[in-house]
Amino acid sequence: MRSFLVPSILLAAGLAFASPGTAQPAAAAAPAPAAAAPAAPAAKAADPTLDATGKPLHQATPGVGEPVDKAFYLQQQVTPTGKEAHDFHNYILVPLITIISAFVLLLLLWVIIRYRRAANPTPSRTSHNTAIEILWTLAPVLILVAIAIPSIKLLAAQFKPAPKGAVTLKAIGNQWFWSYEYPDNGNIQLTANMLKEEGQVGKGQRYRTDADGPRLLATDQRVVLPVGVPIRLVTTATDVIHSWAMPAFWIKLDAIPGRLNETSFVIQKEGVYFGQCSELCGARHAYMPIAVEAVSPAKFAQWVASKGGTMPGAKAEPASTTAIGNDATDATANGAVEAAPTVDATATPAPSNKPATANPAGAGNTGN
Ligand SMILES: [Cu+2]
Repeated sequence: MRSFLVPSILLAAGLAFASPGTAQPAAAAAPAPAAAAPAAPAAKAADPTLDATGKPLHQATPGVGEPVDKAFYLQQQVTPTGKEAHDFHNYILVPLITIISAFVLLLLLWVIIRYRRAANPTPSRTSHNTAIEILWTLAPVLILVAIAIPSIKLLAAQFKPAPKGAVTLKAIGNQWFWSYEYPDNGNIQLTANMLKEEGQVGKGQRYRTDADGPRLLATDQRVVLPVGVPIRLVTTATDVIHSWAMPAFWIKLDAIPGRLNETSFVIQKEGVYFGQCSELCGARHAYMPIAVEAVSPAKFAQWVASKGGTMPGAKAEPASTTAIGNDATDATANGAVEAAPTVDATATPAPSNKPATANPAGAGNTGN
């Protein structure tokens, strides 16, 4: 973890120096507090996933949790179910289909060459062979049964209800962004919009940097989840069917208006992971990415506190006067991109059940 932190801090600081277009070069040119932040998490309300300038502290490990150029294999899996599925695919399905295809191809070639008219002018008149008929019926049945056993086991694992003590994440699909709620953590709400490229935003607006993640996958707010703790994922949608998909978790769950779908998973490795909406949902379907930052449970509790939320079991904190939500942080870090810092900036963190209404105008892909 430490070796993961240090280079990302340096990189984040370096990027802050290097990007000439940032709205606040003066603030960005102060890397000292950024570097000190993780060592001493002083301020209670500080978001442990962001540096002093509001930029993400952690970057994805190259090749993990994100697509790799020219790759055609499955992403490295960081959940137990994902690992099981990955091994099932790599060590059972792929070898088996390769062997069967090669075997059938060789048989065909042998028949074509050995029994062509020139080589075999008087064909055999055999019409039955009981032994071979039993064999070519029984062999595929046995193969299918052998595949079915781990396959059904895997299917059951993918839809196992979350155990007690799980952290609930509710993902809500909207045309075209994701919004999230943490109903067990004081109903924290956040909205994640895709970050645009430098040339695509107005002056002073936040754009994607490499610290945020890959093009078309980075979001202005990341979903923060703890590692080693079961996560109960609940999905729904406000307009059309979307699908919350995270390849590194082996998760793809449809988000259907008026319904709740549920699954569970455990993230085993800290890091940043990227996914996308995986159900054709309209014109900007390709521009509603998902970014998850998996952190230690302690850091998750810190993050929840920074959002004005509570941990289940802990006593509810009195209404704090600090701003909740990333919007306020974003505004300061990026020269007030979001003109209206949304309801979160008010003094009372009154949880509302309104989904996705806090999507700040001018951010991400709103209004397109
Ligand atoms: Cu969608």
